Amino acid sequence: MRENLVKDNIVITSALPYANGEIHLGHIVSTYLPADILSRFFRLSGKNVVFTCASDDFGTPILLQSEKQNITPQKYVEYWKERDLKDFTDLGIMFDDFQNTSSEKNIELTQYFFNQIHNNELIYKKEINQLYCNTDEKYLPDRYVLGTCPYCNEDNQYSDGCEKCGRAFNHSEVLKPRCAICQNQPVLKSSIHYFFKLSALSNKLKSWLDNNDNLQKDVKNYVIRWIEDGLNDWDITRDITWGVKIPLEEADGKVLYGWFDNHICYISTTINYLESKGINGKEFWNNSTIYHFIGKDIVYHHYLFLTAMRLALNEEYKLPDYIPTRGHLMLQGEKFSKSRGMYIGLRDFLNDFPADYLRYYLTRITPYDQSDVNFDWDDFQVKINNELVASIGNFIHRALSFTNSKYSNTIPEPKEYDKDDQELIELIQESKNKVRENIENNQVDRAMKNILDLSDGCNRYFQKKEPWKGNSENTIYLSINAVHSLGILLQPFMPHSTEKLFKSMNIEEKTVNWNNCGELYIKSNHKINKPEILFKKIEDKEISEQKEKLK
Ligand code: B3M
Ligand code: ZN
Repeated sequence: MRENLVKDNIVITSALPYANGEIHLGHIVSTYLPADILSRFFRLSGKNVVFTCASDDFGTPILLQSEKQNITPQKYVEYWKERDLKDFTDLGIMFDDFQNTSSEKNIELTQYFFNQIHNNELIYKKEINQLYCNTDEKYLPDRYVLGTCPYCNEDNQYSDGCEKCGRAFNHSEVLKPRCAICQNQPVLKSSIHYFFKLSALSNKLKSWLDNNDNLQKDVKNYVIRWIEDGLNDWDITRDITWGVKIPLEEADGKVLYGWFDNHICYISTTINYLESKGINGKEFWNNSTIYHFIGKDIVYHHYLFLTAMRLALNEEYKLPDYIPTRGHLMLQGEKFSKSRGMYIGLRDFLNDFPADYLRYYLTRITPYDQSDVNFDWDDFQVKINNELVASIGNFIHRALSFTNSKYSNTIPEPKEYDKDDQELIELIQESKNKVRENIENNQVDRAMKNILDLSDGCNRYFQKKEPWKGNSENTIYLSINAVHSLGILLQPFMPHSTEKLFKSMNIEEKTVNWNNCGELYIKSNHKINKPEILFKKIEDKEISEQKEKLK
């Protein structure tokens, strides 16, 4: 890794799942899948990629749940971390490292951030009135309180932010509060809290946003509007025990709000991973292109809190280059919701369908913007059957099985190319360039469409050449090479299928790299193995069973 330190280092992170419930398709669509595709693509292109994540362990919802189950929060989060990681792995989300926000390293780095920001006079303390429940005898931060959003008046919001309008706020601001445990109205009780001077960084934040052309324009515009409306200072203290202790004697055991420490775990996990490989992690971080993948509900936290904290340390740790932000998932045109049964858990999905079907479908339907994405079972069936099976799978299978039956698995020697042959070679090269450009611009949906167009073109070629009528050397030689190129293009998107594909082609997967795409890499006399069917049609019955589950 060391040689190309500056230009080729890539750090990719995905928003950290709360260690508080299973991963569902909503998480995958915006955050994990596009990040995984990008990291696989960069790896294939020979970049030094580090792709990390962690479980988000601290905070009130987790403490509440562990209390309900009568276990320690440590035990509770450990369970969910293992479970989430297993589900991610089965979907082919390949992190280099998956840590915990409650890890020693992260606590250490978080306290370092606090101390530096405090020394830079961007943290101050203030006595404030806190919501306190006399029945439960505790202060009630965040999810311990339900109430009405002070900005848009939406009811049933937690006290640290509104799901409807996206604003984050301080817990004393929420209107008509009630205790989430006993439903009683809390009282106000004074408590010393630490505040981060977000307002003092308004200009710096704005100029960072203005000058960063990699950020999506639509998101940037509304974040700038928030800044122009005036930012409130941010209460970073919680009166609970489950969190990173504020590293000041006087703080008397109070802890930091989870949104202070969780994104620091992007840094601590990445650096720690690099150090374990003998690489200077901080130097790598500061000399890399950094991506933080998120869903649109946590824009405020990433574009403002995260950024402001790194600015408050005078960029001792580099700011992100990209914060790819995507919309929410809808299901059958309705809001995705566990409580109303409009929900698909990742594990349930993987029990019924291959992981790559999900990767294919979600990629096809998810644009690089804030619009919501609709998972529709009928559309899923159509896209798998008519595209993945009928175009991509069909071409691959035709080429391989023809080689198997007519050439005893041995690639023939090509003769002089005709016009169709030439056009196929050009089509592969053009497609490769389009796919690369689209992935580099985060337009993975468009890149997937480019690949589909290529397989359509390959099928047309094969059909036109009619190799079954004889004189088929060029057709088979070029089709096998087209399959190889398709395999390379597909690898970031559908790694399970391409692993099988390269096996049937008798190609060692570790030799596969982006540069070989579009080259006529497979030479005559190469012997392939017996082909395997990669994709199979989804029956109507399978779809109706899934729809039944939603009722
Ligand atoms: N744990 C999950 C969410 O709000 C939250 C993300 C943290 S990223 C640093 O979607
Ligand atoms: Zn609101």
